[in-house]
Amino acid sequence: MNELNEVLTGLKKRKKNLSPKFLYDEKGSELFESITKTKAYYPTSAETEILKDHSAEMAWMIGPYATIIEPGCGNCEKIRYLLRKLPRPRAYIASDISAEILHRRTDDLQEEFPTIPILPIVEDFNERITIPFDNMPSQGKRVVFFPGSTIGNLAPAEAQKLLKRFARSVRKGGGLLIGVDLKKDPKILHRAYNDPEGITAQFNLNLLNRLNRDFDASFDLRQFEHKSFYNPRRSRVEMHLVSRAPQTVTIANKKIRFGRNESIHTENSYKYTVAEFKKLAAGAGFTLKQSWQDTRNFFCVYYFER
Ligand code: AVJ
Repeated sequence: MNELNEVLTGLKKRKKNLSPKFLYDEKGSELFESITKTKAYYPTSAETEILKDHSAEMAWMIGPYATIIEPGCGNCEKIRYLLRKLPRPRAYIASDISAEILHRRTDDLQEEFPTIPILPIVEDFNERITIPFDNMPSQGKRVVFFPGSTIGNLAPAEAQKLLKRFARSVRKGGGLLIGVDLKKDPKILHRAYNDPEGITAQFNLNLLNRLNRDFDASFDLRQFEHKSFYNPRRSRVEMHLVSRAPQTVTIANKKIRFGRNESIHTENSYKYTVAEFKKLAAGAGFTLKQSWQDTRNFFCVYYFER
C-alpha cells in the first residue's frame, strides 16, 4: 500500500490512527532528539547510564570477532560505548531509512573506529534486514543491538514477530542486546510524555505539518491538541492528537470529518517488567543471559542468546 492510502485508511477508521513512522520526518527527528535531552524524558539518559557503566561486561559476554547489527540506528550514538570495549569486532552493520543522516553518522564512526569495518545499509528493518557477506564463514557471534525501547512501539504480538526475525538473522548462538523501558509509577511515565517544555507536544503536532506538506492535507495545527497518558490495562503510553472542535479536513481532495474531542492515535509505547520481557523474548527463541538497570531502575538493557 502506498503511504497516501495508508494515511487515508487510518483516518477513515472509527478509531482514527496513523503509523508512528510518520512522526519522523527531518523536523520530527530533530524534535525527538530534543525530547531525549529534556529532564522529564528519562529513557535515553537512563539507557546511556547503563551502557556507560556496563559496556565492558556486555562486550565480554559477546566475545571476540563479533558482527554487530543495528536495525534503525538513527544517530548511531549508543553503539560507541560497546565498540570501545568489544575485542576485535568483525563489523558494525548499521541500517536506517534516511540515507543522508545514516552516511553522515557512519562516516563519523569510521573515523572514530578506523580498524572496525563500518557498513551502512539504507533500508527499513520492518521490511528486511540485510547482512552483507552473509555466507562468509565467521568465528564470532552475530549480535543484534536494538536500544532505545524502539521495540515498545509495537504491540507484544508484533514485537515478538520482530524478535523472531532478529533470531533468524543472528542464527544459533547469536545474541540480542536490547534496551526496553520498564513499568513504573504512572506519574513518571506521564511526565516523560508530557514534558513541561512542550517539546513532545510539538513532536506529535508536527505529524500534521508533515501530512500538510507531503500529502496535500489542510490541517490547522491550532485546532488539535497533544494528549498522552498511560493506559494500565494495555501497559502502554498512548499518544493522541485531539480535535478541539468539529471540523472537516481535506487530504488529497478527500474529506475527513472530526467531531469535537475525537482523536487520532499516533503512537504506543509499551512498558514491560523484566519477567514479562524475558517471556516475550523466550517465545522468539532467546534465552536471557544478563540484564542491567540504571540506579533509579527506570530502564533495562538485556543480553539474550539464541
Ligand atoms: C523512540 C519510540 C522509543 O516511545 O518513548 C518519545 C518515541 N514518543 N516521546 C518512545 C517518543 C514520545 C520513543 N521511541
